[in-house]
Amino acid sequence: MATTITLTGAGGQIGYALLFRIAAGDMLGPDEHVRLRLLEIPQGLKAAEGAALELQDAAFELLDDVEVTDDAAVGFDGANLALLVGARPRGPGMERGDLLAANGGIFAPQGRAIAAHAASDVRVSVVGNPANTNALIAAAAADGVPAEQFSALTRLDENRARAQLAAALDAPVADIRGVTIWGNHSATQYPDISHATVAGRPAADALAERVGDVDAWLDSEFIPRVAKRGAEIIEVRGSSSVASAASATIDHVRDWVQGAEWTSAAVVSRGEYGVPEGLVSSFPVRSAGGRWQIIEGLEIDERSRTRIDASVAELIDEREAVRTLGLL
Ligand code: NAX
Repeated sequence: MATTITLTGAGGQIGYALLFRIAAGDMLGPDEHVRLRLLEIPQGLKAAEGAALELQDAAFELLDDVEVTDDAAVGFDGANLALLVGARPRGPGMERGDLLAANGGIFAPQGRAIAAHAASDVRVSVVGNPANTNALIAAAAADGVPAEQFSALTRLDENRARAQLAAALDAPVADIRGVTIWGNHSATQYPDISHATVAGRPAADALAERVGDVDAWLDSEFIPRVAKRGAEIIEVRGSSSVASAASATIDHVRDWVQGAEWTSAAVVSRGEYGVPEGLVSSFPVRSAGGRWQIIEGLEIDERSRTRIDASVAELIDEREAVRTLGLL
């Protein structure tokens, strides 16, 4: 049996980087065969078809089949995993309401198509921005598919945070555990190291030896660096993050399917940590048996509380805007 994977935005930049990692077995392991469904809009079909030709040329032994389509019913047919990468970017002069409306026009129909055509065990990972609220819209439209089967990507933020912390401590990234991204995948996100460890030792203690005032370093260096890393990449590279975003998507899905002790993902809140029920917000999560579980019972200090609340407030605003548009 092969896993059927639907990728939207397959003709785009992240899609191009993702496809070859998936087909190489980086996401589901070296023994799992995959069937790819590349879903695009008509303007993106040629690029997706070209990627499909190159996939053939790579002769991946795990890749059983590739289909390119602009029909969501075909694209999501039998999908076990759906990676929703295609989205409408913010254009010049576009207000947030316009952006949410444009993406509602993509993610609500895709949610409906997933409910109608995907496998009952489908797991949906939303990458296209605004990712949290796009996941909320898709989950709301996917009648009959449990909301737990939807999550949005904050793994790129977490990976950036772990890497920055490792650099500051001059430690291998593998030694860093317990970093959390809270809230929205946006500039309000809160990269939290209060429960992080480096080689088993509290990261804050190790940091104090290097930077002195840890809170000042977090506020002036670490948090802004992580939250604005996307803009830094655009400035230096002249284009947005692509391979690192694809790599984080691989990490996110792999951990969801294969299990993880501690990572971050935007999942539907049941009221944990005071995050209003129903919001798709990033939390510390573990994964077992193919399900995310929010890691509960962590102590949240006042500094963290303020930052979590600020990001959650933005998610509440986005949900209100989406409700006004009649998308929920
Ligand atoms: P590109 O513009 O290169 O590709 C997007 C592709 O999606 C295009 O080929 C377009 O034709 C297609 N598309 C648009 N509407 C579609 C629809 N209704 N159905 C199927 N396909 C559709 O963007 P790229 O650089 O690949 O980025 C994709 C998305 O990822 C963007 O929304 C971007 O903001 C978001 N990101 C999210 C990240 C995260 O951590 N959550 C990080 C990276 C990235 O910024």
